[in-house]
Amino acid sequence: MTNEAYRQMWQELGMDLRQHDLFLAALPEAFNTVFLSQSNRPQGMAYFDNLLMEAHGGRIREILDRKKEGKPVVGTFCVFVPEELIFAIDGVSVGLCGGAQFTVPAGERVLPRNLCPLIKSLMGFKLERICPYFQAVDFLIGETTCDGKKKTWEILNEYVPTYVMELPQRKEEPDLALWEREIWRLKKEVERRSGQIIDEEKLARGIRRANARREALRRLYKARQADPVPISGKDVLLISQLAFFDEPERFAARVNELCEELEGRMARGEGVAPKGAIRIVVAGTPMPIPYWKLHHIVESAGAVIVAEETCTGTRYFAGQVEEGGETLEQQLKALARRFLDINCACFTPNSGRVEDILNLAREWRAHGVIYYTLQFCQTYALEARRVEKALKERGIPVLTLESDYSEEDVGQLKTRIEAFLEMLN
Ligand code: BJ8
Repeated sequence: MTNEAYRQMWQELGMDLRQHDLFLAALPEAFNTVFLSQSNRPQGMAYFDNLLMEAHGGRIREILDRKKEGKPVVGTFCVFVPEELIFAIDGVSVGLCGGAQFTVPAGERVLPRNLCPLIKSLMGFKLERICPYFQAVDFLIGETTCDGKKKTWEILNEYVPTYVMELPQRKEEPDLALWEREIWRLKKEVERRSGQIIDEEKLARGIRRANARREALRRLYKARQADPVPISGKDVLLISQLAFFDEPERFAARVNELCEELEGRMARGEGVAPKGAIRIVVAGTPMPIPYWKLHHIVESAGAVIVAEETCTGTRYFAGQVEEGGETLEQQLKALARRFLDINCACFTPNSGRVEDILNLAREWRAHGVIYYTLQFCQTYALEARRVEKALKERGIPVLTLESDYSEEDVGQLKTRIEAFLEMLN
């Protein structure tokens, strides 16, 4: 498609073209600096680079074509939303969390300033009308995870229909029962809005599609256990971010192709950093597109990030939904179980998350952990203490950082990260 055709498409989506131009203007340079400047990138990254470049173009065109065929387009903000129900009816699911400072001031027009930047950014994308996905969705699915999110859905609902799932805060039997009921309720909502019935066969397909994508991401992460590591943390972060936008089968196939290339590198002992380079696990809050700040600082300082315990990391793909359920009751129960196993800091108690981080540090042979929280994210900030204590007891150095999407603290972050890496050396 030509640029003119894209502009027409954006106009038809009701976007603010002037603001959109301003937003996109900075991205090519950022992309060159962060990604293309790396040496020895795997060839398989070409697909993902192109997907990023076409995120507001070709991919949106595809989604609009699906919409014309009567398939619903649904926006989500959290890895607790079971996309299997959307995939079951061939709908399009897009993750809409905001990762850009550009839209934070707009978000602050309707939200308190002392709120997490992820929420302000996503709100700003809607208010500024610069996200074609936000413009294309038929409805949104929010959740009652943190207070900031759940109250924001009430405001967002004034702009786009926003359905809210109630997430329990504990993981006992009554909580599982509540969550299972919520998944049934979401199934009905998806059916009502799409005019399609989700039967066992369709749901089984939806489950297989999401499982295949999770499996591919797990294989990708596995490759990062190697030393030298065959792919940078920045590239894996980009792939994980794009998982929320792409068509799941195609995405899984491309990740698997990339994994074959990486496994070849591992067999030859080839990597993107020298053998013995400092290996870091990052744990904390999600990093939606186009947030690459932390990874860029760490890897520019000569270390490699080998795993992310985040929702743009392991929390997205950990565990599978059991396949083979013959009735809807069995299938929805299996869905409820897999999703309630995700260890987000919004749960109490949440010792599973501490275990997850320790396992990652051990199995990915990390020299240290960076515990990272977005500003004003209380649950993750509060959990830092427990995680730090557990890591220190096992002799694993940890650096705790809080940041936002702006560039203002880059100098300070660099100083602290470089000192941490120096200490690990
Ligand atoms: S499962 S991490 S995607 S809730 S960073 S908005 S928690 S104040 S994004 Fe999250 Fe689901 Fe949990 Fe993951 Fe609130 Fe914290 Fe902001 Fe957060």
